[in-house]
Amino acid sequence: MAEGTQHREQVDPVLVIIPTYNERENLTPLLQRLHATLPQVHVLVVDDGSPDGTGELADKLAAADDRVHVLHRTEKAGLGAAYIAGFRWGLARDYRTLVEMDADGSHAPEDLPRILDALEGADLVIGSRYVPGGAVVNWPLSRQFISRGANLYSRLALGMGVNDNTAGFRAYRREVLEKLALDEVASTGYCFQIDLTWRTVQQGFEVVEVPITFTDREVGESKMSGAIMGEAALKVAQWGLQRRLGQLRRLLGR
Ligand SMILES: Nc1nc2c(ncn2[C@@H]2O[C@H](COP(=O)(O)OP(=O)(O)O)[C@@H](O)[C@H]2O)c(=O)[nH]1
Ligand SMILES: [Mg+2]
Repeated sequence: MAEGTQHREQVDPVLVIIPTYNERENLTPLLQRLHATLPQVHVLVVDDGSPDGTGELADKLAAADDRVHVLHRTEKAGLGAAYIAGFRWGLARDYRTLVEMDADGSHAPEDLPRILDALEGADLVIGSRYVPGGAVVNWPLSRQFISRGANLYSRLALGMGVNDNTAGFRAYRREVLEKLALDEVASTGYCFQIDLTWRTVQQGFEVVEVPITFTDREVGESKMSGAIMGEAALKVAQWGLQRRLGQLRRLLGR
């Protein structure tokens, strides 16, 4: 049996959530690649009112294909907020697995079968650039530096054993998202990924990293900004401090 059509007892049905902001050129080829690899997965495009018409294109794709769904939000409110809305949509339905994937082709749909296979023995599987076999292609040195730095910083601050905790290609078992207090997640930018990794680890869930090759987008623009990096730096410092205070309290027996 081809790996894509194989039934994964503990994993199916799968919803792949794709947040979009100005990704019109990227969406159609990405969905084609995804469904060529895994014909049975459903997709939820979460569009924040993209001025370039990504939302309208997604509606057209959804009208022609029962596996494609669209969630429209009125304004650009960040990656984290888009994912939370997507998770809620998926949890209100019968999906057993919720996948995060970028719209720009950086995350190869061809890597998803391996991620889903690994989820049969884990609660969260992260498609990781920073484990043996993982790679980054076409990212400028400056961007690699930021990504490596963010990972090192958050690992040190939070004492986590995860190598790529800012990664945005991952698969959650629904039970994890049901247990995490999604209402309390205030991270809007990319520190959302660190935030959810941290919450998942703290709840004692099993996290597994699977190597992937991340290839930077060829079309469209990155939405990374100084504000997004600032939010991450501040939030991680806060969580790290809370963790240290918790340790201190336990040490002092109160
Ligand atoms: N809905 C929504 N999607 C977003 C927002 N910001 C980024 N995205 C999407 O999140 C994914 C990752 O963003 P990207 O700009 O490629 O980040 P980079 O790869 O870190 O440079 C892409 O699919 C973007 O379209 C947002 O505010 N709202
Ligand atoms: Mg990108």
